[in-house]
Amino acid sequence: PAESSRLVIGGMHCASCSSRIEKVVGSMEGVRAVRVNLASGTGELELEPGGPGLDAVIRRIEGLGFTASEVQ
Ligand code: 9UX
Repeated sequence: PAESSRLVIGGMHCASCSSRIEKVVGSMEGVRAVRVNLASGTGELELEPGGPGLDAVIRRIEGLGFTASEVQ
């Protein structure tokens, strides 16, 4: 089954930020779903088994200039 994770994402200031993260992360192979909430500064991820892994997704978001960390 897909693995679900919740993230706290910092540095989003407008809807273009959240949609950019959704577009970039959503285009990563092995990402089944991504939803980013600008207002709450959070994101939900569903990753395929054998996919990029949470760390790779976090690094990708950080590469866009945001902060990201998993919420347990
Ligand atoms: Mo909006 Mo976000 O003008 O990096 S795109 S603040």
